[in-house]
Amino acid sequence: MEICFATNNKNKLHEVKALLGNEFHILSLAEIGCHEELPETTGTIAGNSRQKAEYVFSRYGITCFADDSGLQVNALQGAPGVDSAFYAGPQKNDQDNVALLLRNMQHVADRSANFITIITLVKGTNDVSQFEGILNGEITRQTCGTNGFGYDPVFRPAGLSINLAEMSREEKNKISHRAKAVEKLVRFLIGHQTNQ
Ligand code: ITT
Repeated sequence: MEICFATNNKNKLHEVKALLGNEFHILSLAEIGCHEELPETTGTIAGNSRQKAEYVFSRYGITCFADDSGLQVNALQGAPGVDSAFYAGPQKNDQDNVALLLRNMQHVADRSANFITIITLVKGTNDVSQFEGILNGEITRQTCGTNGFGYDPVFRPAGLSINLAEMSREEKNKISHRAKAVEKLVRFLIGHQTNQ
């Protein structure tokens, strides 16, 4: 089955391709001829996820899914949340975002946080399904590790003694918010394949 993953984030594309295995042929936006920035203007993670997937479906007519993710820090009332990619400004720079987060949490004792992913699958007009994945953890006081992307260097999953950026892609893919949402997506897609 050919499905487009509507993301411009190469790291996410690699992570999700590894998670989906050979069962599905995942096309990138470039492979379907989509080279524009996708709109993300709804103000919520669930809304942006749906907006991106519906944008691609409406213009390219291909079954597609998009994910929108974010880091939610309890002591910061859920920030950076839907603004995770642009936390430190429009340059959308991971290092700047991490530096700002550590600065804003310098005097914060409650370090609890979670990553959330919401995947939206669009198979047709009004044929829309959403899948959520959450990874709980805490924000460390310093960066550790160089793998992954985004806030991985400062995020330590609950119950572990290393940060996401210290894990291999395979290790991260066993526990990540995105992996949990993708697992639900796969179960749904397989169920629908066998029902057809
Ligand atoms: P697309 O919208 O093109 O898919 P994006 O980079 O904008 O890619 P998201 O909106 O889903 O991705 O995620 C927002 C930000 O949240 C992202 O840029 C990272 O800073 C952070 N983030 C999301 N998933 C993450 C992960 O697994 N590890 C670390 N940071 C992550």
